[in-house]
Amino acid sequence: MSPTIWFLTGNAGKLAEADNHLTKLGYSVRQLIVDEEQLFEPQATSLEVVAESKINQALSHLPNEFKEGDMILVEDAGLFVSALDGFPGVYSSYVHSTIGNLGIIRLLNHLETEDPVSSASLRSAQFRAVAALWRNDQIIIGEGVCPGHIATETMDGNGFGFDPIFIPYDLDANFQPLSAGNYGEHSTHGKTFGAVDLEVKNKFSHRSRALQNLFSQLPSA
Ligand code: ITT
Repeated sequence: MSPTIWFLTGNAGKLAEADNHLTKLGYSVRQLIVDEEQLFEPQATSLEVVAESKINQALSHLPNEFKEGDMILVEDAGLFVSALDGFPGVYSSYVHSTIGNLGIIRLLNHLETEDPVSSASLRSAQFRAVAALWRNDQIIIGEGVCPGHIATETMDGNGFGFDPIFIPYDLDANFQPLSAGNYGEHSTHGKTFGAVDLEVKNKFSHRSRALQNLFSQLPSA
């Protein structure tokens, strides 16, 4: 029986994306549910520190079904807007629950131009994710970045968090991100992550890149 990956997250969107990615690699993913009041998220200045703290917390809340060979996954992500010097970054959860997506759009209103390429460049941003996996008493870290820009209005339907306002840059034939204004083989055609389905988002996303980076460090299942 393949090992189970227990993902400590309270975010159903993150769970669905990790499940979509890791099932294809032959793993089964289950949510590690811990009462929110028993967890704390350190207000650290780096995503790595937050991820490692979450692993240590998960280790003291293992479920009864946890068996030998199983692994624990945590992942911490954030949106880093260039014109705001990387804000909200590690403050992403707080900012999303306070000013929200419309607040980010308002903060960037002055950077809207008629020319779509210079607008995309002025409004550039990136999602970053750090995934940490506990396995046999060792912690492995994977990182992923997804460059793109902030839309001028929200486009939702799917996704979660900042997905309705984030448009990823196109990818070339090798799935490598291009810069603003360049057309590649893979594109959301100007749609935000909120307006495409999960399978499409996972081609571009910081989360699948962090998981890819992390699992490339392990022998395959
Ligand atoms: P955990 O329980 O796993 O900690 P969380 O929702 O607190 O889930 P993060 O700390 O990783 O998740 O994310 C910080 C914020 O960034 C939060 O508001 C998320 O909704 C948002 N976010 C993270 N990944 C995102 C993504 O892929 N698309 C859109 N928003 C995202």
